[in-house]
Amino acid sequence: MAGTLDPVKLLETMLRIRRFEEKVDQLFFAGKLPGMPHACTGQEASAAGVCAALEPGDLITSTHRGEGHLIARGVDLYRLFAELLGRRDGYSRGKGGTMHIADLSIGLLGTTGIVGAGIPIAVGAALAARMKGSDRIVVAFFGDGASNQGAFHEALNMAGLWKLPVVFACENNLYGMSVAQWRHQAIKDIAVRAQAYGFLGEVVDGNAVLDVLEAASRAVARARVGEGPTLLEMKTYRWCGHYGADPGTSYRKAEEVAAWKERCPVKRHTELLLKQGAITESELEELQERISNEVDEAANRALECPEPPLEAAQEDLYQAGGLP
Ligand SMILES: Cc1ncc(C[n+]2csc(CCOP(=O)(O)OP(=O)(O)O)c2C)c(N)n1
Ligand SMILES: [Mg+2]
Repeated sequence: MAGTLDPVKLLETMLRIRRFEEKVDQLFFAGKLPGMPHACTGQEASAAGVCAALEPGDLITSTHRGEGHLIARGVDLYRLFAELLGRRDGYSRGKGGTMHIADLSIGLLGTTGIVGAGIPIAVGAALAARMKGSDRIVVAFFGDGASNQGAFHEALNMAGLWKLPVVFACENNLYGMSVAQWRHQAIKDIAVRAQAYGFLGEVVDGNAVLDVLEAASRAVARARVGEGPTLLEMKTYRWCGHYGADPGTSYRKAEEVAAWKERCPVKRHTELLLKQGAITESELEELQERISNEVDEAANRALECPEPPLEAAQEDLYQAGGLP
């Protein structure tokens, strides 16, 4: 959870994300979950490591692949499942789905279906923090594909110019939908783009949670004392296709997927903790079971929650001045 540096807590967060995505997958393929899930399985370390570097008052913006960020920030799993299942206790009363989740109580400004849209929002929030004299910092999560958006460049320019307290957390999973990174940009390291805007860029192994935490903590510390933004590029990989119905097999080689699965962030961190004696086999089993039960209970409760009534379609709408 936010603010913790405990390596066992980092494992717990990653296990929770992994189990949550497994459950979503299960519900989706059973025909119980509408819409298209965009799982972050394989990318747990970037969400867990970055969020562990934050304080409770800090803010994040997230993406279409945001469940890991939300869970690492301490989202209510029941309300999250309810939203994904289109039930009335969901974050957007079951009318928005995974790309319409905001929870200011955990500093979550919102997920979005518009690629790159969270980046300028984070910069705006960082400017607001500066103007209010607060020491909060803001993290914008986004992918490699989003780093080609105009909004990315405009936001980084402004953040660099004004030395705003923001961390640009790029999860480079090597693909934007079915397009490999080498097909969509001429550079290998997205972090080099920071140089064009006058601040630091850093590449980190996005599947090594302690490395992510360390790099994110440095970036957060700099932002907090007024030294400006950092572009933190985390090299990682999504195990599944782009979204639920995409097997991801037509544009990726099986060997590539298998090689990245070998570098599983959860497995690597688990093995490290076992080797160091920070956790025993039986404690690990206990932890896995507790998280599994927690996720299952949240999902089962959400499945019991009713859908919003038909009239709710006309509620919660923004109508400036009303319709004529
Ligand atoms: C502005 C905009 N353009 C295109 C899309 C369609 N789209 C959805 S996800 C995606 C790829 C995003 O890639 P990346 O930023 O690398 O994130 P990832 O899916 O890999 O996590 C695209 C092109 C969109 N949702 N919004
Ligand atoms: Mg990507």
